Amino acid sequence: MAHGIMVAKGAGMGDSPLTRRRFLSLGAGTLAAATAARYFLAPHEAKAAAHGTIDPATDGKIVRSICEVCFWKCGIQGHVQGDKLLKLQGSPVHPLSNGKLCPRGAGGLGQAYDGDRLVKPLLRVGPRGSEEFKAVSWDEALGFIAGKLDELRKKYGPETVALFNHGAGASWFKHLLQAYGTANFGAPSFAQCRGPRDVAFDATFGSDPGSPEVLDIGNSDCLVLIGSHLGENMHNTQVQEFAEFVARGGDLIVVDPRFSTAASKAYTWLPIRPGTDTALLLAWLNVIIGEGRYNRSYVEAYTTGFDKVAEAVKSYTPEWASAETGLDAETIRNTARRIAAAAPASLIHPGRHSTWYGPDDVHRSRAIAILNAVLGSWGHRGGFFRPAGMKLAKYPTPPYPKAKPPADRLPGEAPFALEPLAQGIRRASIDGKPYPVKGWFVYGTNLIQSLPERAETLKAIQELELLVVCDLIPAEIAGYADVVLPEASYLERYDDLQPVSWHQSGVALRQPMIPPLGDSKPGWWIARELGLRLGLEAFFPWKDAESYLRERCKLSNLDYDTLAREGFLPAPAKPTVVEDGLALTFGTESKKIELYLDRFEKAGFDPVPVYRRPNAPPPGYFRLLYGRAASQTFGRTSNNRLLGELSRNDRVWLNAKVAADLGIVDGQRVKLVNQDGVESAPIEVKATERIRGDCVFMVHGYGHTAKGLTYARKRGGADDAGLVTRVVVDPVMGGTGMRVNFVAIKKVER
Ligand SMILES: Nc1nc2c(c(=O)[nH]1)N[C@H]1C(S)=C(S)[C@@H](COP(=O)(O)OP(=O)(O)OC[C@H]3O[C@@H](n4cnc5c(=O)[nH]c(N)nc54)[C@H](O)[C@@H]3O)O[C@H]1N2
Ligand SMILES: Nc1nc2c(c(=O)[nH]1)N[C@H]1C(S)=C(S)[C@@H](COP(=O)(O)OP(=O)(O)OC[C@H]3O[C@@H](n4cnc5c(=O)[nH]c(N)nc54)[C@H](O)[C@@H]3O)O[C@H]1N2
Ligand code: SF4
Ligand SMILES: [Mo]
Repeated sequence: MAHGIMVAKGAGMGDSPLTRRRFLSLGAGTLAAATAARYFLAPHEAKAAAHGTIDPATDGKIVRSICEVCFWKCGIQGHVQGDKLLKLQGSPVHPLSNGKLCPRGAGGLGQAYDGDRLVKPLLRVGPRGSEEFKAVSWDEALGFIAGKLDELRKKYGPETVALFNHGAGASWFKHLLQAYGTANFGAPSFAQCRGPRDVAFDATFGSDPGSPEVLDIGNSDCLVLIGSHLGENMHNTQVQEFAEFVARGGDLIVVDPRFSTAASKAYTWLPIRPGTDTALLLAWLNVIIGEGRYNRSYVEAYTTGFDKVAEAVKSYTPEWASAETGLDAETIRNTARRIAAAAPASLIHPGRHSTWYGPDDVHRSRAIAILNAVLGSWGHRGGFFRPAGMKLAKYPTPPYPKAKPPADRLPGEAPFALEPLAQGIRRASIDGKPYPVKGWFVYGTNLIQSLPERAETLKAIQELELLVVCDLIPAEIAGYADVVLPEASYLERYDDLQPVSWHQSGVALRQPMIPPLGDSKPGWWIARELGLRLGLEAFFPWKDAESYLRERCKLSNLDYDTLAREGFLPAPAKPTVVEDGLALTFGTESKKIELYLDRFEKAGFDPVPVYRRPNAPPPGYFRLLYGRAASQTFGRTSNNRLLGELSRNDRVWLNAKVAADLGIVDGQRVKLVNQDGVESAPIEVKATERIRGDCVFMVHGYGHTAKGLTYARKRGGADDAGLVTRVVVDPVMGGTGMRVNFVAIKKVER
């Protein structure tokens, strides 16, 4: 039996509803697969023609591909019978899955078989936001968009069109719009997510932690998680290595105002006052440097500016930090010593979503970078490894026309941004500065829930002359579109080659397991058809995705057929840590780790992180915190019935004692009212000791209102994004700090 997995015949979701019980039993199969995993398929198994291999247990097919339920990009394998996908498992040969998936990846079937899927192109017939559409042919929809794009190009120049995007499939549309002539590409996954972290690490080390983050958690001896809530943040390989780390008894220190899943595994949980992390980090530096516990030879060999940093952190004693953070000074001192004792196999996790408190965010991330640097963890086993990566040849197309710089920033604004700011492009759509943005192409991002300050998003939308939304389901943003384009899901399409940068680097392939649902079409096809209609055929010389991929593989000296069969091809092995022979180099100007940043100083920013005290909640208010839940990926899973049944994450966490003082019992329905008077939908209280009394916590991605999301709309819970009516922008790189909103709790009659 291939992979030791039994696939029941005819048990797909297409003909019978997949119950929770059956779904969970499939999960157990996933675990079995992990132990039975072999590296490559034996030749006798590889007998399918086009792609995939025959599963002798069922005469069905096994097709290897890449997950897209989040952005970690694990390798998957689908068990397919005819046109039906029966189950998804982790690919045993892909280094990001090691034969296992997170619950969301296993539940990806619920996305493909979502009864609310978009299956026809739609043209708006009511006002924007009315969600009134008529179904049209692809020819009509694409003709309409091409006509508008042509008109906008003539009227304002091609830079008037912006792409908002998330996910691997966006690459086809980036190509199309670069050929068209714009550079306005705004992804909320930068200025609303990893931006501050990437900027801080890039400035310090000359490269950022990347995605997937290059953390050698599996080999580290001490791990500090600051906010980063692994286990709820379910990035597969990271969680696998985290489990190994915990099983080995690694020293885990978790800093979180909430007793997270990770905190429950920790030796020390530091329930920090929200927004004061920089004070803790500076005090750790104070102890580690002051007591001479840093990695002296590493610091001498690889860093610049150490003395200035040592001087700057002298005043940040544990006693000082104790008053700011609410943590005990002796515990701050002890944890600093434990962190140092494990170095260089000691990791201060850089986190991922780092747009928390605005002006503090880059500095907090910089303090994390500096700590890792003085521990010598960058480049060492158990620290940050340096993957060799895999270079792939481009498919030759003409050079793109030179585009105007993006409209996201005015002169002098956010000088260290590494990518365009989504909220900046939104602003240019409202006030026309530095030039008007009149057309939005929205791919795989639900801007209504992912961009803070929703009123601004709605204002910008009303100013547009074209709004195209390409999605799988009629999410909130689609309700405002002029044209909605139904994409085939990640289980039904090809996407571009996916380089994998990991301990074992390589390349992976996304390929269809089943045919597209209804009249939905893959992104590569949609982008190409638009290109042809816009006179950009020179940029789309391929007939279809498969011929494109074959050619790219040929140019990269890779065997496409093997890639299609295995789903992943390894790159030649190279050392990724100093212990194995890696030569450490840095992409900074000085070619060293820049602990002190002259570049920041020249631009008027703090060259060494400085602590700024956050505003306290006004009386009667709580700081609004939000985060992830293991079985949800915000907008990607909110309508996924399989995952929705797995667990309840639709409640607001409130400290039990505070709840009692307010006369609120566990399970009681309340509304949250923010400082600007914005009210949430009713939401149940989870009264718990697991959170501090000065904040509340909720999972992002609930409280949907779109008519077409028949499942998500009926689920409980409220939408955190609606309450984020204020942000504090990081002046260094334009990240929108979002944990600066406060809510009061209003009881709702039962
Ligand atoms: N299951 C699942 N996993 C995911 C995702 C998903 O949607 N679902 N999304 C992925 C994405 S895109 C991202 S960016 C990551 C985000 O995940 P992470 O980068 O791990 O976490 P954050 O969202 O930054 O932080 C959430 C945690 O920070 C705590 N916190 C809040 N305020 C503070 C504070 O002031 N100080 C400290 N120390 N802690 C605080 C919260 O209680 C919560 O535990 O998750 C990724 N993984
Ligand atoms: N208030 C608040 N705001 C946040 C966050 C938060 O926690 N709270 N998190 C921030 C973070 S960390 C991030 S990364 C961003 C993420 O926010 P977004 O960039 O908006 O990402 P998603 O929520 O994944 O986008 C989901 C949309 O993509 C669609 N989609 C899914 N798969 C496909 C596909 O294959 N093709 C197409 N065409 N569409 C697809 C889904 O149906 C859904 O409508 O939000 C940020 N904004
Ligand atoms: S972490 Fe989970 S959802 Fe994300 S790509 Fe991997 S299996 Fe898919
Ligand atoms: Mo994110």
